[in-house]
Amino acid sequence: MSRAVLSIGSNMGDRLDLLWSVREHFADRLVAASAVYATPPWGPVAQDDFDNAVLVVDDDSCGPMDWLNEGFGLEAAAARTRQQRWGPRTLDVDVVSVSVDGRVEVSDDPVLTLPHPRARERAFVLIPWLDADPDAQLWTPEGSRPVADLVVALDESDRAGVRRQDIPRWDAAQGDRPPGDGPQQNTKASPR
Ligand code: PH2
Ligand code: MG
Ligand code: MG
Repeated sequence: MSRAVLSIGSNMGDRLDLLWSVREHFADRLVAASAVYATPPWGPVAQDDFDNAVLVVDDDSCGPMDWLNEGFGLEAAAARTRQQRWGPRTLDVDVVSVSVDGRVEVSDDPVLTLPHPRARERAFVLIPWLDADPDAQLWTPEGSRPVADLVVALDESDRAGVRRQDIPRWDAAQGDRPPGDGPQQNTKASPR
């Protein structure tokens, strides 16, 4: 079993359509999707707010590089150009964490460092991730940490900037999930 946590974001073009297209692309491998959050731009570049979400996806035939390359393919389809580091983009698909048979992949490969080395500082990753999977854990060099604890450790101002959006199309798809799936209704299978 190969499971990936993907952080998706957009702050150019039809942002919600772009995020939706990623969700649709992974529909039959989707374990859980967060709500969409509007988030202030993180980093040194002044730019528009982003829309961000987290998808938990499952595919036994995908290794870490396959998830990365699939994300690149989606970015290319969104006419993404890589002009400026941290700068505005139509679509960004980042691999936050991958686990295979329940074991977290840890890698310092600069092409795909896993888990994502800056995930723990980013409210726009952690808050949607916690929404998609309340039991999420992030491996860090100091050990595995509940994402819930990492969210609490963020600055209050960072947390407050991440605003949950009511997106009818997105929320309706959450409701499509079969009932009786446990406390969380936005999952097909409980993330592990
Ligand atoms: N992505 C960036 C730079 N800054 N800020 C927010 N809020 N969300 C993003 O997805 C984001 C960002 C470059 O990947
Ligand atoms: Mg990114
Ligand atoms: Mg990226």
